[in-house]
Amino acid sequence: MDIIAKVIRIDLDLYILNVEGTDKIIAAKLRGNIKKKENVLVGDMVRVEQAGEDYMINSVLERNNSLIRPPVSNIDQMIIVVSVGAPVPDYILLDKQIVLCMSKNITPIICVNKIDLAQDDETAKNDIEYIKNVYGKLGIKIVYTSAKQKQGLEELKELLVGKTSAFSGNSGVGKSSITQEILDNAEELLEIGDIGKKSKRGKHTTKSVNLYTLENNTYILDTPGFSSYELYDIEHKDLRKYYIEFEDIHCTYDDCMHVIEKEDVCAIKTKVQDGTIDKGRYERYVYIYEKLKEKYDRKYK
Ligand SMILES: Nc1nc2c(ncn2[C@@H]2O[C@H](COP(=O)(O)OP(=O)(O)OP(=O)(O)O)[C@@H](O)[C@H]2O)c(=O)[nH]1
Ligand SMILES: [Mg+2]
Ligand SMILES: [Zn+2]
Repeated sequence: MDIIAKVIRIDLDLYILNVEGTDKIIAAKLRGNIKKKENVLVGDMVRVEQAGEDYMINSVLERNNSLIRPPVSNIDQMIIVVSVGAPVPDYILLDKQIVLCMSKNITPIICVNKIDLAQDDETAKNDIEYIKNVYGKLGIKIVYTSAKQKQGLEELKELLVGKTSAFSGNSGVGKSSITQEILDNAEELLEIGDIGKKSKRGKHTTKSVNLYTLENNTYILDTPGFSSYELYDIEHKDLRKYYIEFEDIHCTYDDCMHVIEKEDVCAIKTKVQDGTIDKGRYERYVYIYEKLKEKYDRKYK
């Protein structure tokens, strides 16, 4: 009888799996036909066969999505952490992360951290307002947390249940502090550690990608060293597809990029003028578009 399991870590040629619907952790090897390493990613659902004491991975189930850096698949949602107070929100990075989510069919959730610093800080209060007005209006879920004062963490935890979530955000916003709080009572962490010891590979463990398992098919991606996710495979011409507020707005020409076109033919520009579309979001769109175009031109010209 085949077992379905999720890859939560890869230790050299050993695949650490969580058996679907249970908290059982097993270690398996790859069947020869899928021997090439890049064919199995952390996050993959795999079909496993038990042969005596050993488990063999026979095949990988179809992926919902996959990323190159970090190499991981089947991410359901991205918790994009921004902090009010040091460091202040980097809105270009925030928009890029939302674009990445939209392009990979990942649900973006914004976590506004360090709200404890906002009390007497006008800039922080303005940022909180701006995020609520602009990103909340796009239908993006926003949670407010203080890892320091343990606020908002229960609400965030509830959003994680039954999902595979990745945390992202620039350095210093509090990703590690938040995940630490959330993982504090996760017993399964110990189990994962035990398997590492049993296989005597602890010292060689690839630390790059790791899924922490919580209860109820809940996984958190931990990628030390990765603070942002790059728009590595998005072309400038496709960028407009990933802006929620551009949906259902039609310009005179179908191939309008909303950058150099004049207002009389670009409906997006008109909406920016009348305030329906946030000016900052639009200006950052143009900035990101130009950057992606430069990259494209360098590659193909
Ligand atoms: N005041 C306040 N400080 C916080 C909060 N959360 C984290 N910090 C502090 O912010 C600093 C950075 O937190 P980290 O959790 O290391 O941030 P990170 O996002 O993991 O940063 P990188 O690992 O560099 O990407 C630390 O000094 C934390 O103690 C918070 O809610 N309030
Ligand atoms: Mg960190
Ligand atoms: Zn246009």
